[in-house]
Amino acid sequence: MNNKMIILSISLFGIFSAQAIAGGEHQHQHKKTTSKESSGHHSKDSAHSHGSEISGVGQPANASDATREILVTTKDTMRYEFSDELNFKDGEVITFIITNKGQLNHEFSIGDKEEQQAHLEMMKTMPNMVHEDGNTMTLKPGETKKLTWKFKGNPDVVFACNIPGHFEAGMVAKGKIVKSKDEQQIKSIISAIKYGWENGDGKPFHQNFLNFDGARYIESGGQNKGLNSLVDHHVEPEKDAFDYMNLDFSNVEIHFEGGDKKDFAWVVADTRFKAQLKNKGKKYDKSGYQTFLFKKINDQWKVVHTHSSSRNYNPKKKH
Ligand SMILES: [Cu+2]
Repeated sequence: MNNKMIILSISLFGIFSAQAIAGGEHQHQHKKTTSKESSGHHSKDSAHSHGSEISGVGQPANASDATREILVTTKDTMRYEFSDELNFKDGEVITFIITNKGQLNHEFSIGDKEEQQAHLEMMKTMPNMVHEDGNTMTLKPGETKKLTWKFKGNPDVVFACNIPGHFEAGMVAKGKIVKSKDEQQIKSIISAIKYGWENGDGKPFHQNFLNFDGARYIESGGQNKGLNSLVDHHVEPEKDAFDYMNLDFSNVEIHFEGGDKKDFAWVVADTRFKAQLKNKGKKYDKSGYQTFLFKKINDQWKVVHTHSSSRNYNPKKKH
């Protein structure tokens, strides 16, 4: 009984050969050492190493991906004027067409509050710095420039001119990244599924999965037929087999289908699974991908299918 439970549990993340497991453990330990060495600075350092490419509110994008254009003027009254509302969908790509209608240089910079604060401090020491990078454009009087941006992440967007004195005089505007109700609902279902796996709790599955004849959930070469089988033979025994179990979903991409009805969605996420078996203390660290199919029924999103696959985590590989 105990053995069967463990086999069921670990089959979820496709743990197959002893060789593969040994490789995974080595990498896991290696990773542990390096993260200890770099102490608490780790996340800050990695953010910096990406340079201006990554921001808390998104990233530069190709003009051809833009689905909306917003006209912007900069004026010597130390104000921006925008041709549209500054509410952005999560993942929306927008081209800003900025024209300097003043007699002074002005900047158009996109970032979160902290990034703009840091930029402001930097501009105090280099007041004549001219930008033409991912998130900032400097415009001479009369100039027009374009900046294409993909909004993602932190909901509070700050547009600012950090030329000394301008921000202080009010040359700043605030925008919002707004998640749609459908997106919010699907994201909270995915959080509930994570909770269910980690706690061996079938409730989130019964609440959010559509229970129908013929349901199949595919996992690294194996499958569960039917919702009850998934919960009874898989989700709930999990808790007993592992000392700890973490399952993270990241880079959750949601695609809606079904035209105006928008009643179908397919979702792809990166997965990371870390666990230790009670039995022999064996550790697992696996990364991979999961697909969810959702159907909207009576205004509620329901999971109708899942498919996941994973491999031993390899820190050297960009997944
Ligand atoms: Cu300015």
